[in-house]
Amino acid sequence: MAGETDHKLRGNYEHMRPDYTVDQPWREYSQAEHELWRRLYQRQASLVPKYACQEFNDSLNALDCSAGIPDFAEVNPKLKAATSWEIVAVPGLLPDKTFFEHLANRRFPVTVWLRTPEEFDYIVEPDIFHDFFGHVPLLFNPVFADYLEAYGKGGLKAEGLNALDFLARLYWYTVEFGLIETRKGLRTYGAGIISSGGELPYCIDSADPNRIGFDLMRIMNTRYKIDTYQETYFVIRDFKELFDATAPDFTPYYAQLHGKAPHAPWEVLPGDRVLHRGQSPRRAA
Ligand code: HBI
Ligand code: FE
Repeated sequence: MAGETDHKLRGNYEHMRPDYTVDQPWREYSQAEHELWRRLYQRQASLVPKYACQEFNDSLNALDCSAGIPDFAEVNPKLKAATSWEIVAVPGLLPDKTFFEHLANRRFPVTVWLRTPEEFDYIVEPDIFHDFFGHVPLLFNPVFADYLEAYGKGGLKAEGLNALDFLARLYWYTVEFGLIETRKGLRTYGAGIISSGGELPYCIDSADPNRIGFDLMRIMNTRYKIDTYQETYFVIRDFKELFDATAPDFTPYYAQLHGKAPHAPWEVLPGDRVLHRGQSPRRAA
């Protein structure tokens, strides 16, 4: 991801270790930053009981990081005890290979800086609120935690196979923007949604987007947009479906995908398990 953009990366990359980790400068966060965290936290915490899956909500409540920017050193013993994952502090976006290496070793990179107050509703790059509030709670779920490790290992393999675009789509449509069927109806587990004030209600309540059953090859062959609400969400039945889908060697899948033109983000295809067909007027033309 870091390689695909020519805008200057935010964050201080000067004092990092070779694996891009830094010490979290926890004592240096200002009172204004802790206050901004509390405001971000309160808004999202008021929405997640209705829109995020139970697994996310249970972990978030157990973590209780409502009081201010969390100290990773306090969270890590709990996370280690639960799933053997740990959080590592990083300056911001990482090169793909470095990112995958961390995931493959059950280390989740969390950006150390917080957005500005002007970015309350929207931020382009991941900051500590997105990385921590969005991603960390589900690392407490054993099946999801295993999926993310498998994803990291797959990423390292994909680098040599010219297949990173495919894997990036899988990450996008699951870890960042995935929906899950539950007994209480559709919910989200995606960190990109969970850290967004607008997309949390939209992804569940809006008639605009498509909601389509999870299909690994379909997802890896579907482009995505990074600057609008998603036009299609993919829905898993449970985290085991996700983990099982990533168990096989993807090498033959990539060979197949290399010969295909990708689908647009809004398309509904003949083989899709359509839970909801999007009503977006944009698509009428
Ligand atoms: N680096 N810090 C950070 N966070 C990410 O989510 C991230 C990254 N580097 C690369 C990347 N994501 C994606 O390109 C991969 O998921 C494909
Ligand atoms: Fe993210």
